[in-house]
Amino acid sequence: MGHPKAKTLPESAASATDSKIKDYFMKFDTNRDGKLSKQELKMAFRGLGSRAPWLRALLVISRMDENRDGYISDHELNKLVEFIHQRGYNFNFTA
Ligand SMILES: [Ca+2]
Ligand SMILES: [Ca+2]
Repeated sequence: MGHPKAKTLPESAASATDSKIKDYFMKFDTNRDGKLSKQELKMAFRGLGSRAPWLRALLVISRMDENRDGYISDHELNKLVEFIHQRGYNFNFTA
């Protein structure tokens, strides 16, 4: 039981998914500052079909904003990607 991640995806597919998740979120960086604000996160979670995108955005900021600037920047986005995996959000990437 020491291994909580029972991944069904092979390693390579998992990392491909990671970068697609990142790409997805960065599409919502509408002001192009390279960071995701609460507002931008909200739009991203809405796009994922979250019923409470605003709460999700707040949760993500409070958990993953390591430097407390109120934004999710690139390395913080890695933690968000893990969170997305844990949550099992369904990404329908066909590209
Ligand atoms: Ca931004
Ligand atoms: Ca930050």
